[in-house]
Amino acid sequence: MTRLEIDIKGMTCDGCSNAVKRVLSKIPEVKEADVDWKTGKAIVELSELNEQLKNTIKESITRAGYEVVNI
Ligand SMILES: [Cu+2]
Repeated sequence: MTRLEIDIKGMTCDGCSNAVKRVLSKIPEVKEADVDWKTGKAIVELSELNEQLKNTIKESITRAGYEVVNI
C-alpha cells in the first residue's frame, strides 16, 4: 500500500469533500480516500502508485471542479 497526500483548492463544504471522495473511489487502485475540505487535503491509500496514476487522479479531481495544487 502507498499513501498519497493531495492538496486541493476550491472545496468549501462537506458536499465538496464527498464529491472528491466519490471520484477518487472510482479509481480501482484507490483503496481508501480521506478528504477534508477544511484543510484542503486528501489522504489516499493506493495499491500502487506511478506517474500515470497521479495524472488520472489529478484529472478526476479537476473534472469534478476542483484544483489540484500539489500531488
Ligand atoms: Cu461544497
